[in-house]
Amino acid sequence: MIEGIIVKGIGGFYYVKTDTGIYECRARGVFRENKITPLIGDRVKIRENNLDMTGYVEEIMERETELIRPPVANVTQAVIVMSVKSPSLNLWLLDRFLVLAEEQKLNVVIVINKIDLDNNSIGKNIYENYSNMGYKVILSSCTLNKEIDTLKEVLKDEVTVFAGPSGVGKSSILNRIQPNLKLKTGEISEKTKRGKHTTRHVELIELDAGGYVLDTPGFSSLKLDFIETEGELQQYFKDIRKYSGHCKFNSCLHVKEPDCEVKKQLELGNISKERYNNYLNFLDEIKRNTRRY
Ligand SMILES: Nc1nc2c(ncn2[C@@H]2O[C@H](COP(=O)(O)OP(=O)(O)O)[C@@H](O)[C@H]2O)c(=O)[nH]1
Ligand SMILES: [Mg+2]
Ligand SMILES: [Zn+2]
Repeated sequence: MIEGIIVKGIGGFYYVKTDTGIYECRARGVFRENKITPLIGDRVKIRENNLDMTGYVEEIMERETELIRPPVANVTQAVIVMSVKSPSLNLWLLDRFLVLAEEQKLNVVIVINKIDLDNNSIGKNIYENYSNMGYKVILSSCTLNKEIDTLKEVLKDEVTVFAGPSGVGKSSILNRIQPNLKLKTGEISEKTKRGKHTTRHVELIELDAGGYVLDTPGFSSLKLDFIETEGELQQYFKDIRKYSGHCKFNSCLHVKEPDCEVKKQLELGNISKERYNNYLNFLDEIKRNTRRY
């Protein structure tokens, strides 16, 4: 038996990358009986047949993490990519991605791409705001080759999911980091200013420098339905979480309660208004979701 990592799964076949090549494998029946589905990213042991490069997945190593949307094992970090223009920066979406990444307990890096198109200091503002919260923020440009080396370093030896709307430059960044990947990049349609869907199936891509990346739209569902109570939301907002312990009430949702430290910090400018508004917006959504039951 040899060890490898599942990099792709299509129609019941698992493609396992090993030191001696990629094997097309089936899962052993025992997994089905135990209701265990091998996932992309799983480190596995296979019984291999070197004549036709096929095999059987015999054993799945314990998973370090398990992402549900998309279903991938052992992801360690999320790179959330946004662009300053075409498509323009969407803070609501950024904060939503951050909530999802926080919930999955991933290390997060925020990338603001197409900084070459930024003539309103959009990037600088995001940098200041989100660095303050404790996030690593990278202002990049594929056309200027800016911060590509920094990103390369960030990806090294990690299993990274690339999240972000279509058209922001996720595939372009990966191509810059490693030109032999030759990932398809989409031209922005002039009419809608939205990127076309060019990324199809989920696949782990191995980097020459070490590590793996998933070039997918990221989280395949943006629903917040995993949050069951309104009080839970704040733990996924780094900046709000930081102050919430000092509110008068333990149960404070930071909306209209008296002696609320979060609202005090909002007034002082230590929490950004847009962030806080997104918090309220998500809170409303959770309220609507939970009332249904
Ligand atoms: N001006 C500018 N355009 C970029 C940059 N990065 C990517 N693009 C363009 O944006 C479009 C979408 O890029 P793509 O990598 O397919 O985005 P994805 O959908 O996120 O993978 C392509 O036409 C790229 O050439 C950048 O840094 N600056
Ligand atoms: Mg792409
Ligand atoms: Zn409060």
